[in-house]
Amino acid sequence: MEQRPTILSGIQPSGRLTIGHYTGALRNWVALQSTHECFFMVADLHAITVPQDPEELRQRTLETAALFLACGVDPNQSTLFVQSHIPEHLQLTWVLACLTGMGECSRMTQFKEKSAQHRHNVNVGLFAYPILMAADILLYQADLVPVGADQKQHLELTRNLAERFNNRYGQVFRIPEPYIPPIGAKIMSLQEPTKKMSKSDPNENAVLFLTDSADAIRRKIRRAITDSGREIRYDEKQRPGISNLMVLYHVATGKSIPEIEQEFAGAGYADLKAALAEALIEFLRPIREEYERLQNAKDYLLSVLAQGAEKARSRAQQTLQLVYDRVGFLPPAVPEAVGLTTSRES
Ligand code: AQP
Repeated sequence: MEQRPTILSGIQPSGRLTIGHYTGALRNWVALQSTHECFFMVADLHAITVPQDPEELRQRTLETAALFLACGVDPNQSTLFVQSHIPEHLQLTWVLACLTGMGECSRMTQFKEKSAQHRHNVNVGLFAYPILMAADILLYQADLVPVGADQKQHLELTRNLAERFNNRYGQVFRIPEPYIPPIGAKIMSLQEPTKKMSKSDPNENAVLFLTDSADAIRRKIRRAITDSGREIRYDEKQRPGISNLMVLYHVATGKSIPEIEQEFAGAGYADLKAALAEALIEFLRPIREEYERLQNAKDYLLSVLAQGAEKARSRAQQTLQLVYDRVGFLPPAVPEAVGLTTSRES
């Protein structure tokens, strides 16, 4: 059978998933899963780079997996797993960390932003976040990584590290390409439209969660910050607020931006907001209903993740073994081969 190109992508369980996770990641995962071999993970190791409540993290990990399924990820086509179930991610991170310059990590925009945001907890994990992400991708020999625009810089580092390793130790890693969607690669905050919408934003009105109720959607869209103009015209630079709402309308209805401009020619911002809220409610309804159904299917979710971990681990082990060999680590001897017997036999 012809080998399909491989995809790896993940989302941190650091809060409730937003419409940005749908456009930047999930909808592309679903579109690509029938033509690619897909590995999708709940990135819990990444999540603890900022403080997390342990009980909440466990709960969010399952909720995030449930949302993957509710958005259309099919466990019969794709491999779904939890990152911390595969210790090879951390083992490869160490090897790659020894090839990464301090300057490379400190230049990362996400590190600069997050360390400013969490000034009292600028930990080594936050600094090494992109190295762990490189390990995630390279372990599965991914060809393609569907991400939002904010992750492009991390992917560039991943490519550099893969090439550096291959040059030093011989060909091991495939060099991955980013897959950044042409529209929806960066959904902006509803309250500060020059800033990315983030699940951990303390201002709930800034964030549209995939599981928001109809009332919450109407309220948040009504309060969304728009620009000083009147016309409904797409201009990301001059009119980030209204342009963001137009992208959301495109996501919810499938209409193109020129079609949306035409539909609202002569209309005001309030008209677009009213139509957008109703379109989003309809669009998100099946996702929310399926998510609610899965809330009562914990055993099923756990079994999907257990099967996924088994499959992911066997792929990860193959790559790690090759890496360890190339780096020059002495493999542990099989006890019987060196004349050792187990304690039960002695
Ligand atoms: N607003 C967004 N627009 C488009 N894509 C987005 N992604 C996240 N937010 C948007 C994409 O979703 C994938 C997984 O993201 P993540 O949760 O692992 O990390 P993140 O980018 O740090 O997301 P948040 O919401 O900003 O998380 P917190 O608040 O915990 O830091 C990535 O492909 C990302 O591009």
